[in-house]
Amino acid sequence: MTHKLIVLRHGESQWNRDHKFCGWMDIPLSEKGEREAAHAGDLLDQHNIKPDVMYTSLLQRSVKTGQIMLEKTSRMWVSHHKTWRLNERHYGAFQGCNKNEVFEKYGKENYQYYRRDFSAIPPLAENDPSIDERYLRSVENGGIEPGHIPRGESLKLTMERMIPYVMKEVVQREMLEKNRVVLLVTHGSIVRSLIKHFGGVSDADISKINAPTGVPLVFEFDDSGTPIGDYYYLDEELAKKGMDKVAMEGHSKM
Ligand code: DG2
Repeated sequence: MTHKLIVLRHGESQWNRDHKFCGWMDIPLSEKGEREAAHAGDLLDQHNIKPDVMYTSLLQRSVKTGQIMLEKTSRMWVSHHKTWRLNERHYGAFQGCNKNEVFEKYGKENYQYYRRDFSAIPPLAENDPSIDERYLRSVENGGIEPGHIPRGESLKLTMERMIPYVMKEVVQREMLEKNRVVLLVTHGSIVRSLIKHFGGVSDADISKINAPTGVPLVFEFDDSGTPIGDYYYLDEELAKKGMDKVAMEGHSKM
């Protein structure tokens, strides 16, 4: 049989709207982001996709997007797992900085390098305000091993802390063993990482792929967990518009 995994980047956050790097900063959705989340729920309904369980990061823009989607689809009763492993890539000292200003300061090539090169680690964060109680609690309570709290991650490092979790908990346990439809509401870099992993995209080519806000995409797998065909967005036109917008962020005074 065919198993479906539904993945999306949260709706637009207030800092996405203001062209600031978010990373692990816990920024709420904008009003547009809330509308995008509701539309994402409608898209699930239109395609008759009924999630059995939801996974999000620990960041409210992903949690809220997922809650709005479940509300729209009358499925607020499904289990909801939250984990830091689905958090956005930690953007180091860029967190809170305006993308246009970083572009001006570092130049187009370096700006692009920091945003999209597979191995590029941003300048590290000092006195990081994004690290709080939720990460500092014990590992059993969802915290991070002492000494492993990130201060800046590349996409490569993000994949190393996220892919093993998704493969074990989401693909193997939920999807293959329990035959559940999983809704995974996460962030741009995590969506890109999953596209890279399941689609076998090269380190170089992943730099050209952007994730739109609020448009669900579908991965399909066979019973052994092998991806079938290409992933697809539930609204390809909307996804294309969103991807083009993300690609241009920071390039001009928008
Ligand atoms: C964006 C990604 O992540 O930014 O951290 O600012 O998905 O949490 O809004 P998200 C951020 P770019 O890598 O696209 O610049």
